[in-house]
This record gives sequence, C-alpha cells and structure tokens, in this order.
Amino acid sequence: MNKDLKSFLEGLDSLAHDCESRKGQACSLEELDELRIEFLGRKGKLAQSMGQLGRLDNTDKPAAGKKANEVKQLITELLDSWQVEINAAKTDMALSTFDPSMPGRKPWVGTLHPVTLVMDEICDVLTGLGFEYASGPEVENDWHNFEALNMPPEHPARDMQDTLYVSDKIVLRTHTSGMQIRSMLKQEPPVAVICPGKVYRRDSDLTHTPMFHQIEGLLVDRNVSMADLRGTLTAFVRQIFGAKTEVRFRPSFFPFTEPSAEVDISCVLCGGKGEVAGSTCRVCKGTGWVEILGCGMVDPNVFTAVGYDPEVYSGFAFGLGVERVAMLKYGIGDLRMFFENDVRFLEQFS
Ligand code: 2NL
Repeated sequence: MNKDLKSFLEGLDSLAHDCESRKGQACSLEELDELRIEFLGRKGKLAQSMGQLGRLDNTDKPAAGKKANEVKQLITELLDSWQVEINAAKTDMALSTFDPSMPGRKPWVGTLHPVTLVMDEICDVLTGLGFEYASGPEVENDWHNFEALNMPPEHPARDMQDTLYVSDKIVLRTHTSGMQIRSMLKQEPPVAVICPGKVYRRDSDLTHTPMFHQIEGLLVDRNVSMADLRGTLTAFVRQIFGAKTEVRFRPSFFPFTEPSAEVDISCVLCGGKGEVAGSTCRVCKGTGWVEILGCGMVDPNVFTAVGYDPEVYSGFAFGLGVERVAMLKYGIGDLRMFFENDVRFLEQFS
C-alpha cells in the first residue's frame, strides 16, 4: 500500500478514536451539538480529512472514500447514542423530583352569580305555579315598550330622564312588558307567562344602576280577579321567603294596571317586629314591612291594544326587581356588590 493512502486511512482512524475519547464532554444536548459541529460540521475535522482525498492516486480513491464514509457513519452513530443517553438521564431526573404523595392542585370552580341564582329560583317557583317562560329583545320599539302599555306620548315615564334611547322610536327596554305584549299578540287567552331579563333606565346612584334584572308575570283569562292575584303572589312569596311570611297590599299606581298595588312582606330580618335585639331593624327601618313587588289588574287599554276584548277578559300582572329580592334574601346591604364581580363576594354563593 502506498504511503499517502496509509497515512490518510490512519488519519481517519485516529479521528474516530478522538471522537470516542470525548464522551465525557457530552453531558448536555448543547455540548453534544458542539461536538457534532467539531467532527461532522461543514468545516469540521472529517471535512478537513476529506480535503486530502484529492491528493491521492486515482487508484486509491475508492478505498479511501469507502473508509471515510465508514468513519462518518461511526461518528454519527456514536453521537446519536450519546444523545439517547442524555435524554434518558433527563427523564430520570424529572421522575426523581416528582413526589406522587404531594396533594394535587384543586381546579378552580366558578360559582353562579347571586342574581342568576335568585332569578332561577323565582322562575322555578313561577313555572311550578303554571306560568310559561318567554324571552325577547332588550332593544325594543316605542310601541311595545310604551304605546301598547297605556303610556301615551306625554307620559312622564317616557321622559328622557328615565329611558335610554337608541333612536327616536327605539329604546333599551325599561321593563320586560314588551315581551308579554308579544305573547298576547301571538295567542288568545288563557295566557300565563313570565318574562325574566335585563332592563335599562337612565338612573345611577347608590340604590339604582342603569341596568338591572326584572321578572314580570302576566295572567289573562275570563273572570280573573284581584283575589287570584293575591292568592298567586302570596303562594309565590312564601315559597321564596318561607311559609310564615306575611303579605300586605298597598294601593299604588302604574299606567298599565288598574287598580294597582305594591306588595310588602313581613321583614326578612326582624320578622315584622320592627326591632332586632332592642334596636330599630336596619332592613325595614322599624316598620316591620319591606316592599317586594308591584302589581295590578291589567288596564283595559292594554287589552284593547293587543286586540283582546276587555269586556270578556281580565288579568293580573306583576313585576319585581331581582337585585332587590337577592339583597333581601341574602342580607346584602349594597347594590354595587352585584356589579363589582369581586370573587370574594361571589364565592359565598356556591
Ligand atoms: C315593578 C312593577 C309591574 C306590570 C309590572 C304589566 C305588564 C303588562 C300589562 C300590565 Cl303586559 N302590567 N306589568 C304590572 C304592574 C307592575 O312592575 O315595580 N317592577 C319592578
């Protein structure tokens, strides 16, 4: 064998040995990459040896090329096997620091908002009494929100002070009554519907928010009387506030009902005594009663607007503010609590 070929082959062998001896330097994937570049890179040691190939006799080149490929393969396999070892060591590390006896982390579980809870509860009670659920648009036209409800153009409730206008004849609904108007337009009596949802007023202070939740109920049939209204609402408030709750009707006024009444219940805190532990009850201010809803017998003009004959049909309707009921039910003193979404507050209603 000629001298040049011999030294070329020896050079390749020593390259392979050199690589083998460097195992201790490959403790991480980064270090391994450095070795890969050093031996197999474009300007690496193997590439340098290959550069000598052109100086050999043509007859020696096939043998030299074959050897070079073998060494390249050997080094590649060597580096690959170290990579497998490094990865395995990494997994061992991870397993040895994982303690299966540690308590797991509890997933965060949300809670329903108190307004949602009370809304659901009220709807359950009323559907239990036979009312059907109806829902409709929060952006309402003038006719459904006012005109059909016996509120002529000059009525004070239509004043810019109370209503949020989208345009001349379009408003954010100030009550859910528009939906009950739709229910009556759709069918002949008997009608028994409840309409829960958001309503909007141009009003914002300690006890008023521009948006609040309302539930309205409507029952229309032949011979519906004020006694039916009283019986229904008494059964309703006793299911919500307890069987011992007393109910009182006070004369009031709404444009869409005649006669109209406001309903008080015996105070949820003092039970009607007006005082708690010798001092004036803070919920009812000593009166023993708290207002809970408004109601009345549907005004004949409302029936005429939807095409019902007021000589044939009569009905009652009522409306309540959900935030107000939730405050009384849970003893919440500040309306703003419902809108701040402080998790420490909301969590208490799980
Ligand atoms: C309140 C009082 C009330 C009604 C709502 C009503 C609906 C139709 C016809 C007649 Cl379609 N009346 N709704 C009646 C009386 C009172 O709400 O204080 N709400 C928060």
